Amino acid sequence: MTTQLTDSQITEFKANGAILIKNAVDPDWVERMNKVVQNQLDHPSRWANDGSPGNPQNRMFTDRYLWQHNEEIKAYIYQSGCAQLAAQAMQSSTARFYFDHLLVKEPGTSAVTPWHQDVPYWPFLGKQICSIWVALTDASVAESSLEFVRGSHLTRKYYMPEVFGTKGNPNVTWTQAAKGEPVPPIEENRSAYDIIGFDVAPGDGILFSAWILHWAPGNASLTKRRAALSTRWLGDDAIWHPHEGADPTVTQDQISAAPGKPLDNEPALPCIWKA
Ligand SMILES: O=C(O)CCC(=O)C(=O)O
Repeated sequence: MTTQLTDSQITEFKANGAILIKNAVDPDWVERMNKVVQNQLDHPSRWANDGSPGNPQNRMFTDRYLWQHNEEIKAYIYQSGCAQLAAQAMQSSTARFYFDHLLVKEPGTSAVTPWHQDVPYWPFLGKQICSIWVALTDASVAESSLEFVRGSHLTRKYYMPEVFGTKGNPNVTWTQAAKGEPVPPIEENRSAYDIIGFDVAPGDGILFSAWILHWAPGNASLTKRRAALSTRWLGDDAIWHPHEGADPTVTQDQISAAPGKPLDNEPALPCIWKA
């Protein structure tokens, strides 16, 4: 398990917007979280988006916001060490948890995760917002690991959210109310962009800014599942920014801060790490 980022990792995160952290979490977490993955595939929550229910092949499946009723995910949030890594990368004195996101592509999944930026999906603004995407299986980029447009978090553009996975799913229609500039057609014009990607082993983490453009191809492996658990973290400068088209898992009725204000003591967004 990694508990301290090096100075060069922090510098790289600032400049590039994404870094690889080898062995970000202990193997025990990988085993425990893979059990959660199987359980969610078998019993999706109300927040799941399932491209092909029950299919062992060609199934893109996401589920999220499990922590409040799943003790295993809750333990991971509090004990895996991700909070401290997020705070270090963001250079924040606190790390507040937003939500957990399981992202699975069964062997031979053709669906890509489209190029997107995370922050427009979420009801927050601030520079100190990031995710740690921890691989629960090994994955090369061809097997659906993540790629990023290096440095794109620094442009401060705010792109319109795009639906992930099955577009007709009522669980993703909330993104359709969002407004903004469409993400440019990066995949059609890859050579115009500085794209970086990371091959990962189970337990490796990719830590990235909520402002960076990123995507994942489909899973070209015909034998291996690709599974990851992304946790989302808010730093000191995050402010509450509810808006049309934002993820409806956390809404104003759960939050005491008024729109545009910093977050204080919010049970829906617990502070997991403090300097
Ligand atoms: O795992 C994926 O396919 C996409 C992950 C992602 O976009 C994220 O964690 O923000």
